[in-house]
Amino acid sequence: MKDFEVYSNLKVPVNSKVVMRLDGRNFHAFADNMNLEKPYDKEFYQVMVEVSKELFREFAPAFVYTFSDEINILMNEIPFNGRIEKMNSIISAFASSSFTMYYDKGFAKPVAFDSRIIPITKEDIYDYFKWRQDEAWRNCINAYGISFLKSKYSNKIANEKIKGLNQSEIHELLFRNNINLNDVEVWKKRGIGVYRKNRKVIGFNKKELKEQVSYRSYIHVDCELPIFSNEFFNSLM
Ligand SMILES: Nc1nc2c(ncn2[C@@H]2O[C@H](COP(=O)(O)OP(=O)(O)OP(=O)(O)O)[C@@H](O)[C@H]2O)c(=O)[nH]1
Ligand SMILES: [Mg+2]
Repeated sequence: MKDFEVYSNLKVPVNSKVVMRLDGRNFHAFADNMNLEKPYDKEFYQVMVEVSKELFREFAPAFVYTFSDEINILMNEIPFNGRIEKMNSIISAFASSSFTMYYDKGFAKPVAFDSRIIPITKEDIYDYFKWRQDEAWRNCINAYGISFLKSKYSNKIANEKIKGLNQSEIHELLFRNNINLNDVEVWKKRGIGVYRKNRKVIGFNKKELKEQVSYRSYIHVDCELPIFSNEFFNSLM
């Protein structure tokens, strides 16, 4: 019967870098059911950060990047021997149960995250995350745009209107109505990162009777991410 488990030997390429992307299933409906604030619900984001930190503690990746209902994980070492079934099922289950643990509000329906594995070369890491960060920015413009239009028109008309506008036209419309996206918090525009950072610790060396500087690493939640660059990722790897 073991032979029937035809996918169990699927593995990620050895020596490849891997990004995993998790995405909340049907979170549009979840946001409606839970009455999430629009365009950005701080409490929801705080929970996504907690989930990202749990993933970081458990799987020790190089970087976790979250915005909206998605979480990107840049793996340092490939877990579960690279077995696709294990990676996709356990990591998405881990995220779903972490989310439920922190967002303790009684759901109408259990939540789930989907999961995909993206094998990537070291050289493509920046391009991948830039792509996601550009998406966070597009999301931000659209979220503010649709919120503004819905405050003026019916949902139907607002949805129609936003479809007819490109990104710079939405930007322009908001600006004319005193909503300047430059003033919006950085995490809404660029997403949130979780990674290790070093903290300087000054101790005292009793033997040599002098101060001693050492560095201790800690998990840093960065709500003021820079616009991604190659240097940013070089410093993480
Ligand atoms: N109100 C509110 N909604 C949010 C927030 N963050 C994410 N969302 C919702 O989450 C959705 C995420 O988009 P998608 O992942 O494309 O849509 P989905 O409904 O999850 O559908 P699938 O991922 O395909 O299952 C958005 O459309 C929003 O409705 C937030 O801060 N506030
Ligand atoms: Mg989703």
